[in-house]
Amino acid sequence: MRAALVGLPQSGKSTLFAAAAESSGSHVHLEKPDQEHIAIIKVPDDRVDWLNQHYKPKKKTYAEIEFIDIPGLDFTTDAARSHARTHLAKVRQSDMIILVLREFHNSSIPSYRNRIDPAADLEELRQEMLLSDLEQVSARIDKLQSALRKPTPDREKNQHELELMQRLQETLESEKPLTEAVKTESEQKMLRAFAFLTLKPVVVVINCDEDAIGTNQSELSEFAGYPAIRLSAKVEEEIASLPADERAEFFQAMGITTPARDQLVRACYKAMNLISFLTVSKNEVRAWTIPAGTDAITAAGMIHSDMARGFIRAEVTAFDDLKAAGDEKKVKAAGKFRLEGKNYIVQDGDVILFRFNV
Ligand SMILES: Nc1nc2c(ncn2[C@@H]2O[C@H](COP(=O)(O)OP(=O)(O)OP(=O)(O)O)[C@@H](O)[C@H]2O)c(=O)[nH]1
Ligand SMILES: [Mg+2]
Repeated sequence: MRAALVGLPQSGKSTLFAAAAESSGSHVHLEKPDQEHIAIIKVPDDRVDWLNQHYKPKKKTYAEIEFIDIPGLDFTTDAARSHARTHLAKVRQSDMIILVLREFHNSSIPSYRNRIDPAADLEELRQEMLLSDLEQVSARIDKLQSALRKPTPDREKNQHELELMQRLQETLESEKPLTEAVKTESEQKMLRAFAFLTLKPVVVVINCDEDAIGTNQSELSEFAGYPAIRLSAKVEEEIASLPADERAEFFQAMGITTPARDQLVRACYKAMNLISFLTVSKNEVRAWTIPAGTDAITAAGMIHSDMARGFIRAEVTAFDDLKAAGDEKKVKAAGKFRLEGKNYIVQDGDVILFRFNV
């Protein structure tokens, strides 16, 4: 699953990208600011840490998502706009969008359209994404209409799609994102190949001045209806470049309780409707990523295809129950240990042992 860092020029995307990548252990080189960069980002998870402490396996493995750093989108000239379109095509291939908005002041870094105004920047980005989807929808409508003029075997299917596309067109023309128009799963499936921008989940990042960081960043706020996080990309970068054991001291000095980077990654995970289940063995404690609503046999197949093929049952304990009880024996005594079949819908934080036989 991939989240694209998107914004107007010089809003701090690459700085934030570097911070997130570095604290996941990958060093990034950003020599080519006009190109996309991809990094694997570890999803912070207290549950993995607790299980690791408790079971002391050889290693611990966090769930992962990808971040892609997209060059700044500039809509001020025709030439720049055509570059922006190429970049937006890359954003289409991502599962969600992190909109990075500049709020920091620094006279040596030119500000887009001479303004420091996150709300105006968000509105410009929003309009451009609506427009980009509208162009795609309109082109599709033309194509379907010309196909419908000829007697083809797909008439009924085309007519059905045309009606859907016309509804999407109306939505976009009234400046609403496609999330407002597409409600059913079958429509979502039908539209998947178009990869519309305004159907993607959005998390907003307000890149604020260093002295404007909130002390409690553990709460997500809201900005223009989107889940939003205020952070300083520059501070995040400074934290990420510190050795791990010096970070806590730095947080204290800055009055920060939760690093914004962790908060951002978690918010992305949630926006993509992902959850984690956990496995424990002598070798490894591990968090696995699945879409909410995944059944046990599919989850087993994520670990190994044999586990799905020879699925017998899932032995499940909710992490919170395990932690509250203290260990497996006490969980069983408390009646919180469950045997589940292949159709069981896996819940976030389930600690699972799959029994299988091949
Ligand atoms: N003061 C301050 N400067 C920042 C902050 N974030 C980024 N900058 C600076 O702003 C400049 C642009 O930052 P980048 O991270 O490269 O911005 P970008 O959005 O990737 O830029 P483009 O990819 O060119 O659109 C750099 O000089 C950064 O050091 C911040 O939070 N505070
Ligand atoms: Mg950049």
